[in-house]
Amino acid sequence: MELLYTYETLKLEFPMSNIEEANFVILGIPFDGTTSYKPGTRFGPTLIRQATLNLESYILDYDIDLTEVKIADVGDLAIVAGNPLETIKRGIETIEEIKKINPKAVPIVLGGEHSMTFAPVKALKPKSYVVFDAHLDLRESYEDNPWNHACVARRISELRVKVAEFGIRSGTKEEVEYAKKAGITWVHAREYTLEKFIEVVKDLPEPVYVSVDIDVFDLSMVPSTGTPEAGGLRFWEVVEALEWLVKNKEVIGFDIMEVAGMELGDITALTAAKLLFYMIGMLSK
Ligand SMILES: [Mn+2]
Repeated sequence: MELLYTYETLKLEFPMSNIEEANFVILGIPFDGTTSYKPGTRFGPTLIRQATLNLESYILDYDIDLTEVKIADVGDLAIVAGNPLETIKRGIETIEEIKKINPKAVPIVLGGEHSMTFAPVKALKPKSYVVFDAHLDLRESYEDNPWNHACVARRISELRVKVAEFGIRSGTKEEVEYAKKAGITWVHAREYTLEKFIEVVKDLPEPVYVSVDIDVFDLSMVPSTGTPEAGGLRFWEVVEALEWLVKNKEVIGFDIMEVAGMELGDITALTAAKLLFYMIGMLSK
């Protein structure tokens, strides 16, 4: 089945499923158009896929071999360079196409700038949006662009999706005020614990969409990202939160965003690839 806006790229190493039969459908969105600091998110999807080649498909913790999970990889979205909104529209259309072919498939988006997360959220219509991020991303507009990466959580909250943010350590006074006004809960990286996470997410309406901005991790693990920030979360902290979430809530899609980089073996991509495997693993249990 051909999708309108995608093209083949480097694939995961596994025997791949087709969209019709897949439990998971991977789509890369290699958009890098509003990056304000470190460029390279256009290479994120390729770098993550390449980094997976280094990983065992068997996940010790879950006793699951991902070669036995039905995963389709539809390649990357044909982006419209420099135009986040047009690219988002193509992303929405593509995810809607995937869901039309296979309503049960869980879409997985690999980014790409965080602005692109609007596409799967708009297409999948979750009731809640759980995001791990160093940044609030609640600006009305940034650099005169409401579709800038710094505005994505705000655009999503405007869809009347309930937003909860974790690992935050960067934002403006206006963003904090907007969060309060809009009923958005956020937990500072300094105060983050699994207990606090559960306390916030346990009452969120379902279904839930999950977004991981790779910059939620401490910058020592993820130096190759658009806007790295010191003082982030550890790998297992995020994995354990996600495990609780998928066990207790219906998760209908997820993404891993803001992986930038210029070379193979990039450690940020290795972190993202490992997280990708864990997320597919925990959702397959
Ligand atoms: Mn961020």
